[in-house]
Amino acid sequence: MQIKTITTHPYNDQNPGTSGLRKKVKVFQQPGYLENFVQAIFDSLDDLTGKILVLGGDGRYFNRPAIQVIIKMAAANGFGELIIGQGGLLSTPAASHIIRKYNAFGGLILSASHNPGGPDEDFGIKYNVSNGGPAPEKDTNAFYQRSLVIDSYKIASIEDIDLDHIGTHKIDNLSITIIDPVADYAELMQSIFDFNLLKQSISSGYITLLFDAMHAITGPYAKKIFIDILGATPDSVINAEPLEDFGGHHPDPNLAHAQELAERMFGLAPPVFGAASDGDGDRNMITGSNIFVTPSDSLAIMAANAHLIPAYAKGLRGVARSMPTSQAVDRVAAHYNIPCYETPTGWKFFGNLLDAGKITLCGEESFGTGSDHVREKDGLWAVLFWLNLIAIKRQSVTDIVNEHWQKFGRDIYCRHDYEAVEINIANSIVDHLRNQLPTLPRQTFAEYTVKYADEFSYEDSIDGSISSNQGIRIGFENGSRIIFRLSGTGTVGATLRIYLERFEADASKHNQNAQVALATLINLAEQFCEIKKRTGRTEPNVVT
Ligand code: G16
Repeated sequence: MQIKTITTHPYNDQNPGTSGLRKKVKVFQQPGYLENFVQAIFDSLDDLTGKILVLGGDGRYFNRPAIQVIIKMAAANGFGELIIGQGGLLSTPAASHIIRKYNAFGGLILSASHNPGGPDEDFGIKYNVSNGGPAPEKDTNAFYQRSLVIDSYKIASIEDIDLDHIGTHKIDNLSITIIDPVADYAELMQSIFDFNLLKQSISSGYITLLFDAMHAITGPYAKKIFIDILGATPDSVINAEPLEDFGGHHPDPNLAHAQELAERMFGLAPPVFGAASDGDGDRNMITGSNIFVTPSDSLAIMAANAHLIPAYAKGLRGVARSMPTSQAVDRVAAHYNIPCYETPTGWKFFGNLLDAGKITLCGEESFGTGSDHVREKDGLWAVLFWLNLIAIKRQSVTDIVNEHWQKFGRDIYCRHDYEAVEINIANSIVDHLRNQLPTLPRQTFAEYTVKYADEFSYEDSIDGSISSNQGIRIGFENGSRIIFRLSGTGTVGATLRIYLERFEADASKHNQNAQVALATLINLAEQFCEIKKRTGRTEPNVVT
C-alpha cells in the first residue's frame, strides 16, 4: 500500500468539548480539517502499530466520506485491524461494547449526538480508549496541543471500502471487517435483562410500548430488540429509519423535540410506556401514560430498584451522578449505605470509577444513564431497564414514580437553557457570577439562605487528576441548589445552562408543576446571573 505524507497547516479551534470535537459540517469540510484532528489523535497515542481500531457513527451527513478518510489514515498510521459497523453505523454504546468485546486499542465515533444533522448542521468526532469510554481530559488536551502544531498527515492510497456488505477486506497487513452493528449489542442486552419476562409481558398486552428513534441511529437497534426479539408490534417503533438530516429535526429526546412521542403519551389512550433516544443512541427519555420522568428521577429510581434486574441482583457497589444532576440518587445511596460520587458534567469522568469497580450505575440530568456493562451512557439499555422494572413490579410508570417519591421525597428539578448567546455576553455573565461568590454565603433571599457559593472542582479519586471550573454552584441551607454552566457541546455562540432544584418531603405537594414549585429559585437565578437583562431575552430556549 502506498502511503502519502500530506503537508497541512494547523487550525486553532480543535479543542474537544464535553464530548469530542463538534463543529458545523462546513468547518469539518475545510481542507485538512478532519485529517488534522485524526492525525493529532493518532500522533498522541502510544504505539498503535498492529492494533484494532473500531469505527462507526450515527449516520449523519458527512459520516460516510469521513469514514473513508479515516480508514485510509488508520491504514497509513499502522493499525492492524479496523472493525466498522455496516453502513458506517454504530451507536455510541454499541461502539463502546465492541471496543471492549474485541479488545480494541480504541475507537473513533462520528457523531454530534443530539445536535441536528445535514450540510449546514453539525458533525462531530470523538476518540474512545480501550476501556470503551471517552478519552479522559489528559488525552483530549494532548489531541488539542498536537492539533496546534501539526504540519502533515499520513494517508494511504487505497480504494474506498464497501461499507454496506458484511465481510473482511485484506490490504497488505491490514484487515478491515464490516460487522453487523446491532448483533453484539443485542446479545449484551439479553445477558443483562430478563428477556423471557419481557416477551411475556409484551405478548400478553400487559406492556404496550412506543419508542421514538427520531430518525437516528437507534432505529435498527430498536427494531431488532423490541420487534424481532421481544415481539412488540411493528408500529411500536417510530421514525426508525436513520436519515442523514434526522428528517430535519433535532434528534434530542426531550418533550419539545420528540414531539410525536409526547403527543401520543399525553394524548388519548396512550401506551403504558414511551421512550426516545438521541442521534447516537446514548441518551434516553422515559415517559409513561401521561407522565414524563426527569432524568435525575429516572437515575434514582433505577438505583433504588436495580436489585430486581438480573444483572444487578447482587446490589450496587456505588453510584455516581454529574454535579448538576439532582440529589435524588444521593438519597437512594444513603438508604442502601453505598457510596455516591459527584463528578463534573461529561461521561468521561465516570470511566475511572467504573473501571475501579467503585460504582455500578451512573447518570446525568442531560438524559444519560448507564452502568458498568459499557463505558458510555446507553439509551436502549435504560429503556430495557424500565421495561424490565414495569414487568417485575406490575406497576405503571406513574405508580413507580409516586412510590419512589413517597419513600425518598421528591427533588423537584428543572433546567433552563439559553442557547446561542453571544460569547462575550456569556463570558461577562460568568465573570459577574464569579465576582459575587465570596459575598453570597449566609445571605438570605426569601426562604433561601446561601450555605455555599463556589466553582466546582473535581479531584479524581483514582488517578488524582484535577478538573477545575466545572460550573458555578450556589447551595442553600435547605439543600436547594442553583447551578450555572456554559455547555461544552454547542456549536453556535455559547449556551448557558441553569439548573434548579429543591427538595420536597411532603407527599401532598409532590404533584406540583416543577416550574411553579421552583419559581422563587428561577427568579433568584436571574437576579444572580442577569441573563435576561443582559441579552434582552424573555425566556429560555429549552426547559427540561
Ligand atoms: C454529552 C456528554 C454528557 C453531557 C452532555 C451535555 O452528551 O457525553 O456527559 O452531560 O454532553 O454537556 P453540555 O452540558 O456541556 O452541553 P452527548 O449525548 O451530547 O454526547
